[in-house]
Amino acid sequence: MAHKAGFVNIIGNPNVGKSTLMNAFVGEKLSIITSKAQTTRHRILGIVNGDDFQVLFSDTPGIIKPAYELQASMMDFVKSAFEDADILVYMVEIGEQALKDDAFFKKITNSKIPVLLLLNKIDTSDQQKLEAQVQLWAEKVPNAEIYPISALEGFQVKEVFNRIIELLPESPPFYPKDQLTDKPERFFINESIREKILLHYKKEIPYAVEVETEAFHEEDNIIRIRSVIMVERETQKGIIIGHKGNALKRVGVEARKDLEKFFGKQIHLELYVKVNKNWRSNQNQLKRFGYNN
Ligand SMILES: Nc1nc2c(ncn2[C@@H]2O[C@H](COP(=O)(O)OP(=O)(O)O)[C@@H](O)[C@H]2O)c(=O)[nH]1
Ligand SMILES: [Mg+2]
Repeated sequence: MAHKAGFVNIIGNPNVGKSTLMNAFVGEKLSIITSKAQTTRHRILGIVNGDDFQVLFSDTPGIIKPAYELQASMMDFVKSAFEDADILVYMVEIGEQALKDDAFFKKITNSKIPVLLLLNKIDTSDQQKLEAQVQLWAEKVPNAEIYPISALEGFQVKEVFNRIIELLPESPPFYPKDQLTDKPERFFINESIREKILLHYKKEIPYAVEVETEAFHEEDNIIRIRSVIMVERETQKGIIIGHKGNALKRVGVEARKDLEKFFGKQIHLELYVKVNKNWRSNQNQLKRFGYNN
């Protein structure tokens, strides 16, 4: 059989389960997941390899109306996901009514490439509601194949994967067969730390944070990492560190545990906090953090 390979790009509203699905496909925690919207800021590639196929999944930020430069750049990642896709995976969740952007929605309904519409979180629904939802989406996106799934419980995930393999074009692989993603190790360190911040701080704090890993030294038995947590204002710095440094300590301990799992090695993680005034609105800073396409 000829080798198949292609780009399968996952798009949809914030919080519908896109990152959960990609991690389920890849079998690794490449994308961070929280119950907060805008957890995913970048386009993240997850590669699934078989003897005669290579699927290049892209997890993307949820679609929003951008309010500041960072969000505009996040939407550029979504735009690019339409451009190189061989298959579009459009994810909606039970109870959802419409995509948050009409132009993106038109791109889906006018798509010349196959569209799989995944109706996610059916574990939270009953049969009657589910059937009504399937009918609703069949009318809204007539060009799509609809699959009710639960990304969290793995229900129907394998079936979707098999269909993707069927639809993939014939092509040689794009990446070496032992590669899992196109992002460097430091990216996953930054993301693990950012995930803990999303989990433990309220309101706008997580959205004002960026993480940069300054040092990564691998020794025989341990990896020594130093990362800086960047905030926009002095007051945010105090909040991140917390009374007697306890809040920051918790972030460090939890991120370290995840990273030890990810790298399969003991980790020493040093964290500190720095003010980087209004980085979210500064083109140069955004570029430095990898938000330029
Ligand atoms: N009940 C249920 N929750 C889910 C399912 N898939 C994802 N979630 C939850 O929905 C939230 C958002 O998931 P995430 O993958 O970050 O969504 P994204 O913003 O689209 O990437 C998290 O709390 C997930 O645990 C599902 O199939 N069922
Ligand atoms: Mg996500």
